[in-house]
Amino acid sequence: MTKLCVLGLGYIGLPTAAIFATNGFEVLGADINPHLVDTVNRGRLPIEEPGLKTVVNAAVNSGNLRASTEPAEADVFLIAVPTPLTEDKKADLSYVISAAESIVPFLRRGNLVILESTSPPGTTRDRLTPILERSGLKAGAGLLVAHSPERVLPGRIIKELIQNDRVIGGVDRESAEAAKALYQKVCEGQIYTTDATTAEMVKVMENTYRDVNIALANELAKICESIGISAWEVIRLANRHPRVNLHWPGPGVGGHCLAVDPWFVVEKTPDIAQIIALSRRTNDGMPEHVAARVASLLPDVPEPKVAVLGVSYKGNIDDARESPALGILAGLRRRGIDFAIYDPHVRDFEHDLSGLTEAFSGADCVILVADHEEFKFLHPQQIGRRMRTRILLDTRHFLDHRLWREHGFEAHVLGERPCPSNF
Ligand code: SAJ
Repeated sequence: MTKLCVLGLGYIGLPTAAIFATNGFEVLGADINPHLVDTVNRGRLPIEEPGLKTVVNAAVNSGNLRASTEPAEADVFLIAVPTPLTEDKKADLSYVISAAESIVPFLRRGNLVILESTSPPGTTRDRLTPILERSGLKAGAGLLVAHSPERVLPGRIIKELIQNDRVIGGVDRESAEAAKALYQKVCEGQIYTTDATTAEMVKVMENTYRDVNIALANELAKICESIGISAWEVIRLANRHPRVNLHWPGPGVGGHCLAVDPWFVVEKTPDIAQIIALSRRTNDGMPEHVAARVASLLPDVPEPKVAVLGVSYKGNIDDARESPALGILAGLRRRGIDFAIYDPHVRDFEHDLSGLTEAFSGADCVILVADHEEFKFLHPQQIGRRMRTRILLDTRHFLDHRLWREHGFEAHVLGERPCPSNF
């Protein structure tokens, strides 16, 4: 039985470990967090993700998945640790480096080491390999080293881990082929091989493509607000063209991928990557734009209060880290605007969360930030009754504005100004 040691049991490491374990691999999941290790060994889940519970339970019950705070000898080592941003927008590779250092004593000839964590182009070759070679083995001559970035969408992780195509880069052809053969045991998608640095660039450019396009949509939203038409209508109609795919504006870009990865390209070539850096700044400016718009909508009342719907970085997930909601709330606070938050998914948040009725009571404005499906079922009549002033700002063009207007709301939408007529 092939032994796999997965380093990092987070959003990617845990599902990956569980999928390999349910496909007949003997998997050790190593994580520095003892609480997380204990949670996994009990077959419990540290995160909310459709389908994950079933796979983790099956993996733990089969005896093929075990978690520990220490790595151990294995045939394959798979590094899936975070690569966050430093204050000055550079990749913090400290988790990758310490994970790599932790496996050096266990490396044997013929082992395959795979970096799954999204990293700046060049990391596998220039940063990871030299650490692994402290074992006395040589990459490309007895030690196999590859980069195999995940491409899964939070909320669809299990499905996409199995079904998505993958791009795998090796420090040499043999490494790439060995990693391909491994993933073919559990993946149904096509697997394309290349060199490690190209694979790193492919991964960061996928998210950069999306970030730059969202920046374009956000810029369009502000232009439309300024000239008095709807960006949503412009996008809907422009996308009827067979070669146009405008993205959607919103309150900002959150999560650990789109808001982070483009900086990994900028870090390498700051003088060249100008559109990428400007797009990042455009998207980072959206929460402040939303806060300013809220302030401009509020009636002249003492101690205005806002009800915030949804604080995760996008709809239908529980993840609120690096959510645009944080910037919006900071902007409201700076303006002396009080707020209450309702989010049916998020449990862990920097600010207090309220119950549904409590959030609306006495509020002067509702802002929809995350487009959770449940919010479609909120009835404006019941909500309006609890509020002091009936104003809505929908930052995702998500709610039925006509219905809200019928119930006495002044309904505003990001990317539109003024309230459009019922054309
Ligand atoms: N967003 C917009 N407008 C849009 C699309 C998204 O404002 O038109 C916002 C979302 O609300 C959210 C942010 O962008 O705040 C990111 O959301 P997302 O759904 O685009 O992506 P992530 O960060 O959840 O996952 C991405 C995916 N990458 C691509 O689609 C190219 C996923 O496949 C990657 O595996 C993941 O990053 C990752 O881990 O890198």
